Amino acid sequence: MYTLLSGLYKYMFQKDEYCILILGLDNAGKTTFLEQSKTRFNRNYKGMSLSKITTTVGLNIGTVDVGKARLMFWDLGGQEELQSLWDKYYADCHGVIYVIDSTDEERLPESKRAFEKMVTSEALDGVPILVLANKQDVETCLSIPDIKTAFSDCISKIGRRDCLTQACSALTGKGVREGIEWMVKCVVRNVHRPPRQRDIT
Ligand SMILES: Nc1nc2c(ncn2[C@@H]2O[C@H](COP(=O)(O)OP(=O)(O)O)[C@@H](O)[C@H]2O)c(=O)[nH]1
Ligand SMILES: [Mg+2]
Repeated sequence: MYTLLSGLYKYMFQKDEYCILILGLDNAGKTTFLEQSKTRFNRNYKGMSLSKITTTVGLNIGTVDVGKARLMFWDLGGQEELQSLWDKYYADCHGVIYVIDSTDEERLPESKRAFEKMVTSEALDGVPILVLANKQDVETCLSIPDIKTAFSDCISKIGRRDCLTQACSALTGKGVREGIEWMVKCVVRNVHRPPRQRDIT
């Protein structure tokens, strides 16, 4: 009886944990995205004022529960000197959210280079990637097709893995729920597959 009840308790309340890295250049909106996600998904979370977020030195960690999945977000600093630390976290992660500032055309090539380096890293083989074209609330921003064109020579390097480009505004919350729900679907499905097969389908 105890086994049955504890099994039922675990089934009802225990969460499967997944580690998700939030990467992208500094100023792309990574920390704003993390705060917005916590506010949207965690009922009792009283978020900080999104307009008061300042540059991340080191990292921010945040947890978001979606159904039976618990996502542990690691928001890493995006300044050039901190990018070299990203790959220290690759081996332990189940998914990557890559944030692009759609209003910063000038730094798009720099963002593409960082993305390319990340996506070709062996430790991330088969790991799902959500690309967020952020700041879509700004009228003059680049569109999704513009960004896809700028990143076009990376596409072949993404390989056979789940990858979605999602229009988003971390500030207003547009596209945030859709992006996270997509990520949950991918990591849950991936974890139930043997690692060797992860990049086959
Ligand atoms: N208009 C607009 N501004 C944003 C959005 N997301 C972030 N920002 C602003 O961009 C700046 C950098 O955001 P932050 O989250 O600190 O970027 P991080 O360096 O990638 O963590 C801040 O001034 C944010 O208010 C967005 O979706 N729309
Ligand atoms: Mg930050």
